Amino acid sequence: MKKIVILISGRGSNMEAVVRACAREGWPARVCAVVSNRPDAAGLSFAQANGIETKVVDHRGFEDREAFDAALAREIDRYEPDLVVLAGFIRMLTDGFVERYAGRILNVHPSLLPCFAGLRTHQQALDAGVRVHGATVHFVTPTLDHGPIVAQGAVPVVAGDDAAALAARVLQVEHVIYPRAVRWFIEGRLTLTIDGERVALTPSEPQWLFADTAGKGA
Ligand code: NHR
Repeated sequence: MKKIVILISGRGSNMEAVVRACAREGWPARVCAVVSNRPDAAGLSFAQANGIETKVVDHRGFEDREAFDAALAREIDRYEPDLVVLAGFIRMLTDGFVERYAGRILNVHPSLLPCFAGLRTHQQALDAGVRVHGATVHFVTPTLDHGPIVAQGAVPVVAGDDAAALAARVLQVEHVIYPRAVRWFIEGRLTLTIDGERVALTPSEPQWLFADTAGKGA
């Protein structure tokens, strides 16, 4: 049984998608704990209702990022996880933290990386006028939103979209590609290339998803 710890900051809808897929598909894995940096994160109650241990490590209580990350790592390490999953976790992590979990920490970022790293990605996409947007599952490395790509899902940008409408469309593909990518990790099918910059999936299957909007036009 592989052990998963999930980090959230808010609603944690991707956490919910991973927890549900794990149960529904009978993964040889267990979500041991959900840790939030915000005491009011709505996702904490979903976790509790599903019998998952929860913990809050409030970043506001710490001197600096190193101290916060050290406390966060202490909580995570109690569970000796095989995998750490960021699910809408909104604090940048220090190099030391990321290196501690190298090769076993994943994130889903709401853009087709390397476009639109950082925050407010949907507004960035609208401002750039792209016609296709989406989400990327990647291994977390010290450089924000630049780790090796595991899976991507694309959605159209349509007339009249605002950031909220676009975000909702992207979120739907996140909920498909993230559980899938986590399952690949659990199945031991993901390997990082020697230079650590690429991901190989064995046996291979599509690492992309195009939202099915055929025929729906604009
Ligand atoms: N840390 C590292 N080192 N590398 C990554 O790839 C990371 C990371 C921490 C979080 C998630 C990411 C996202 O999916 C993520 C990837 C927060 C920020 C941010 O700027 C950026 C990217 C992501 C998450 N946070 C601000 C901060 O000061 C604002 C925090 C706040 O609002 O409280 O940490 O988008």
